[in-house]
Amino acid sequence: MTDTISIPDLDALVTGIFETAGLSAHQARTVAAVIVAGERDACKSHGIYRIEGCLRTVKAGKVDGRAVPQVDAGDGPVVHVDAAGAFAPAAFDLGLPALEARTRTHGVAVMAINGCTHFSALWPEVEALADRGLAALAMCPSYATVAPTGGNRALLGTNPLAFAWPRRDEPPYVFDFATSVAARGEIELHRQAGTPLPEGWAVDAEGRPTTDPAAALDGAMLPFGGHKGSAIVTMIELLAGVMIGDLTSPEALDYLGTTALSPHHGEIVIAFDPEHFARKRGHDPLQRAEILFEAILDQGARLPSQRRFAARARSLREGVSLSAAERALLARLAAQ
Ligand code: NDP
Ligand code: PYC
Repeated sequence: MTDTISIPDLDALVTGIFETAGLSAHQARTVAAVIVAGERDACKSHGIYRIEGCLRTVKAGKVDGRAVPQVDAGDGPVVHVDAAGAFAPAAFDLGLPALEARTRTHGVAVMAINGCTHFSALWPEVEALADRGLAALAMCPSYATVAPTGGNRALLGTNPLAFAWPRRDEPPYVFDFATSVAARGEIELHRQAGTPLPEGWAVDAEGRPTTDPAAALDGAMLPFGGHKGSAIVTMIELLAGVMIGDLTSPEALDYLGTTALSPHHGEIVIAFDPEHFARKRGHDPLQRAEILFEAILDQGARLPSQRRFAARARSLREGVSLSAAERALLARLAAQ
């Protein structure tokens, strides 16, 4: 394997690894798609580095790689998807057409996914809705690795929150981040690289501030933005855990018994149709949004996801370069 690999070749390789591990063709394809998208868009913490965690979770019997998620769309604005223990990308993929249709009918609709293993970035999901002209918010718990502000022990999750807004002539406006100060994947990448964490990211097992990634993994990460982030992390536990009848982050950790596997819980995705509001008020929300984006850019700021879209364009053109360690990892997994 050379140090640069094209996106189609990487996709075929990763899909093959998951098929060999026993995933159904649909789960292998959808799981590989989000991992390859992470690598393509230079989001290393949710790229090929995630493959081994997924395979460990399959081996441990904590995810059902052959399950077929069931969509119960009813005729209202809530689309229920029972993932039946599958990986989340498969559940999202099967529920997406109903979510899109319901959003166009009602102006707003929600997809509630239960019983999935969610290891991935959320931007592929909200971006899929923005590609269909819809705005979207997605969120899910994780497992207990974050202390509430003012506390000192892991309780909440790194609970990602993503948002996308469609644009006519540009890639969508998308943000997607952990509501902890950094994703746990970032801490693990620091540990692997032997580099210290920035101050303020984590506390050790005794609740003392630490910059040692290993001590942080044994202790707790901190929410972003102090008490404000802590409340948002908790809101995600409530909406995407408690409300939909699925596991909160502490319950997800109890279920797994370890953070070495990918977390099992639920997710919600809320979609909005700007056209619905445009008809009601006789205005053009997409055009008005452009005025705001232009004003942001005029100050020299960048929009979230601009870095990612630039990385994507480069990767599609030139392929992605992999380090020797990454190439060895893929070769080893492909040979299993
Ligand atoms: P980052 O801090 O790397 O990035 C957060 C967002 O902010 C991105 O949309 C990024 O855009 C944007 N951004 C960064 N810098 C700037 C800037 N200077 N100006 C404007 N926008 C900026 O994210 P995290 O490390 O917190 O999270 C990484 C990933 O981890 C997410 O995709 C998240 O979904 C995933 N995750 C998944 C979990 C799960 O349980 N499934 C749990 C926790 C996290 P850009 O990409 O262009 O830089
Ligand atoms: O990076 O925090 C994280 C994470 C947890 C589960 C998936 N990603």
